[in-house]
Amino acid sequence: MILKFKTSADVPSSEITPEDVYRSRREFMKAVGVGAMGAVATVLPGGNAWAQDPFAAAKKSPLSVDEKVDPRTAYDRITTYNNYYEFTIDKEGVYKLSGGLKTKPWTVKVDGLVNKPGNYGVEDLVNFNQVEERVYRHRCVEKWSMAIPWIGVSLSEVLKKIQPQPGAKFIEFTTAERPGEMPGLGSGVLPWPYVEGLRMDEAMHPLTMMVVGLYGKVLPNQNGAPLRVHIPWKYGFKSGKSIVRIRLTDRQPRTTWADANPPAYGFYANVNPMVDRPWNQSRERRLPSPFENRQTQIFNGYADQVASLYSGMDLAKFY
Ligand SMILES: Nc1nc2c(c(=O)[nH]1)N[C@H]1C(S)=C(S)[C@@H](COP(=O)(O)O)O[C@H]1N2
Ligand SMILES: [Mo]
Repeated sequence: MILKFKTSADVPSSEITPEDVYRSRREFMKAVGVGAMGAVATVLPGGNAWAQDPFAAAKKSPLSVDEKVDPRTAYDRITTYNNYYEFTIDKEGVYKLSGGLKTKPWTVKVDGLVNKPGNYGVEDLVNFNQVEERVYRHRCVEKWSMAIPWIGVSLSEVLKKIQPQPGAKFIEFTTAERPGEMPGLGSGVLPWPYVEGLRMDEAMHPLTMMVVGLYGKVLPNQNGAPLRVHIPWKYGFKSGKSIVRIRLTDRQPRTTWADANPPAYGFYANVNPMVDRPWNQSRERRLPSPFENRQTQIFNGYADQVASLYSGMDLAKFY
């Protein structure tokens, strides 16, 4: 049996959201006793799966938001409209150019203020039996947004394994720089490698996610295979893709975008409709709409969970 993930053409009624289709498909697959990934793998050409069916048992996390997604924003959209400048600055070109990134084997160097430094395989950092599916909002500073069912674990689970020392105040993520596999590196549009970072309490927050998949599938290269972070209350650029190094430190790390364009890309990058960067952020374009059809919410709608992390901070200053 071969079932494709839906495209707009597969959706019989405009009333059905991709999530409905997706979920009923998952339920159906469960009912007939076929692992979701097993079926998907039969229609995915190549890919980077290092396991046949790693996410068939992924639980649906209660941390998910209840969002209806336009049918056209589903899997097809999140995998063909990407920011990943190491390949190209053309969002609709990344997926065409990222196929050559070799994601297996993949080693992440862990160092700095941790008790368990070393070189880890992805499967040593992320327990594949414990990954969850979490539907999170994803909002770029360029004002597009989507809701994505990511697959992964809380970053705090990963941190438990590497054991931060008490002096660790920040985490730094360095992402892959592979000239032979990443045609955009020659462009010099950013200083490579791409580096991002979080304050330790942000990193430890249960919503902060280490992502290894989306829509039940292994993370495609264009979305940051084999390992990326996602912080749903922050602008998308905080989510470093294809992480090769995790360093814990007592100082706020330098981050690539903040170095490249400080007015736009501050270290915190909390989604905030009140703070221009420097362009206005009060509205957003929920893909695939060409229009700014939604109001942006403070902390991307996650204020109840995360606002306390920033109490007493001037969010216009720490933008
Ligand atoms: N290594 C790396 N990570 C990156 C980027 C990048 O160019 N290189 N772009 C960032 C930006 S600006 C966004 S909005 C998100 C996009 O993630 P998506 O393609 O999965 O939607 O990835 C972020 N992570
Ligand atoms: Mo972005």
